[in-house]
Amino acid sequence: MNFSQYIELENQYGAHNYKPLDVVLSRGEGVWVWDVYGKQYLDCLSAYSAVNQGHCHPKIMQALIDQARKLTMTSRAFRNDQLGPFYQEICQLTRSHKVLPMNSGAEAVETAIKTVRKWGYAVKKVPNDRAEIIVCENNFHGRTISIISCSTDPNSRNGFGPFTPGFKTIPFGDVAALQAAVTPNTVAFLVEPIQGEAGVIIPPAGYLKAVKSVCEENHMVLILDEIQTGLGRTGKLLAEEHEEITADLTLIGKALSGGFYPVSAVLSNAEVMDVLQPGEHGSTFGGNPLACAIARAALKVLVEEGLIENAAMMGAYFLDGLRQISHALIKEVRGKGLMIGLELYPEAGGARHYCERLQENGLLCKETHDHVIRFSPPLVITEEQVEWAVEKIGEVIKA
Ligand code: IF1
Repeated sequence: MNFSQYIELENQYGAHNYKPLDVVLSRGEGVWVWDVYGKQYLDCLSAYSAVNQGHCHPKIMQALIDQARKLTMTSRAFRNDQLGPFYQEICQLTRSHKVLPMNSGAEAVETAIKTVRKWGYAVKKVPNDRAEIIVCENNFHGRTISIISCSTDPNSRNGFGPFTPGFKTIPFGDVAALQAAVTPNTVAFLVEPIQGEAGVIIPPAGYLKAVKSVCEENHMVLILDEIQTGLGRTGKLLAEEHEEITADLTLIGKALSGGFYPVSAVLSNAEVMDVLQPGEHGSTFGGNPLACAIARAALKVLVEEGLIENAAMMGAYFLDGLRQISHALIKEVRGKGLMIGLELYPEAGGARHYCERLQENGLLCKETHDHVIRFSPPLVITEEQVEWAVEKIGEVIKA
């Protein structure tokens, strides 16, 4: 089958809910991927940070193969010998008290929404069905009905109502707005430490710390969506560490499996999780032995191979390199660790065009909204590879 046949099949039989770059990938290793012609690319998207550990990491792959040979699924009707060790390892690593395993990021967000509502009624004594959750403008937390109900993005929402009530929206990065939005019925504030889809938006320094105080003062749960920022991406295991705070609930996903499998989790640092009783929440696949074995290996690789430190170092190097590309079309270069956005002025004619030129030049990345190019390579990237990427990006912007 050739390149266009693959694309035709997708177009003919698939729902048209994506508009991918026309590159058909068939192999990956570390920071590299190859298309069906054998052309090699530096992956600067990392499957939206699901492959922080690099494509097809051999140790995670081995864990998958070993576990797949033994036992893949039990359901939670029975116990399995991977779940307990996974719980212990992830809680010790993230200094959490409790964990609830799910599969996709959206499911972790849904789980948190359910948990804080229940907590609101059971512990905070909010009147029944009146719980409020505060969220931020331009958030991205996933695609389910409840989650899009708290979105402000017309693409995510239009045509999908009626929506789930119980959300209140405030501007991102604005502590006063949070304070003003709190009512006696507020049970939680749900926020991304850095907004990804919004265009790599970094809040003012001290924001998370102040947010944490507001939550403490008003007896409400701080939920940090670290599905994209977590697991090394920003140069810390969790982005909350940049401000030395601890969320009450932390959501992780994506790189929790190193890209081998959908694995997500809600981490809890407070009594919040204890409100869930048997039968109130769950998932067929959540916590299955294959997922747990993969996640254990994925976490081990992050730590043992120094990927978090490498993200911090290579991120700074990458940012520095991009900032040295001086060009009138570049509005701003921003980022933390290897979560980087390059914003172009509207006169540049849109970021998509640059992603397509970069693709031709052997570098894969993705625009977010119209004018931001996002760079988030696997955390295994080397200095030499960063230099190569910066050179290509410079060439394409100047051309
Ligand atoms: C798509 C963006 C990234 C997330 C945060 C929850 C989820 C995500 C902070 C849900 C997912 C993905 C989904 C992907 C595009 C992508 C994305 F551009 F939309 F914003 F990563 F930057 N919280 N983000 O970023 O996790 O249910 O997908 O596992 O194609 O929709 P999920």
